[in-house]
Amino acid sequence: MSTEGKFLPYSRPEVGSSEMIERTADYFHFMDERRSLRFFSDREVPKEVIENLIKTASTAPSGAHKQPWTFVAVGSEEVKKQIREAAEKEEYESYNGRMSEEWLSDLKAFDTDWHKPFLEIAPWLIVVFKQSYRMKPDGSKGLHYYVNESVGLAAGFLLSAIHNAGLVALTHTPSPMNFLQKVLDRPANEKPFLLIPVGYPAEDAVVPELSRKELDQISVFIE
Ligand code: IYR
Repeated sequence: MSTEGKFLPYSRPEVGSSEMIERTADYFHFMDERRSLRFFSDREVPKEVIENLIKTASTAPSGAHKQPWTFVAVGSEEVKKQIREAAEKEEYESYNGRMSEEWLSDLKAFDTDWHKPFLEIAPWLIVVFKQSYRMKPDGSKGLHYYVNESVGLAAGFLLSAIHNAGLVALTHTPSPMNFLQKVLDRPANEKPFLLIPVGYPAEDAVVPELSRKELDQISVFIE
């Protein structure tokens, strides 16, 4: 094989098909227990855990391996308070005029409103930024590719790592959320993508009763 890049051999341990069926079924059941949580405990989570979660997220594939993401982990009470105040201001406007009747009606099952106490209660907020372009060392702009796809994948890896840790998270999208760029002092090439509170569930945490679509509703097999 003639290439310009440097390549290394790669293989995975062989898994027989019955073990593969068992492992994939087990993993499905494990992931099926993940839920978005809005009720957090203020119990501390070690910084090293958050570092490991972010390192895991950054193993996601990305366009031309540019890893066009920045994860800002906020543990500071002061900064969490600023984020809560700014988010609630936007959410108040959203719930009182910016969201359509259909949207508000679709959210009834979740019992959400503009109050976002979890932004102060959760021990960590991980704010995922997408880098629309990159800054080259000489200060000029460079390209990033498939940025939404790449950062969406990294966020998915992050959520599964959080679930694996025995912790819970919420994919929160206060809208608009450009205030995060200001509050967190991020450069112009970074745009907020998701705001993810991470922690333990509150003792009295509840989740809405919902079911997931069946396989035949989400897939088509052509054999
Ligand atoms: N961002 C708002 C509204 C909201 C929108 C959707 I779509 C949700 O699935 C849940 C909430 C909020 O966080 O309350």
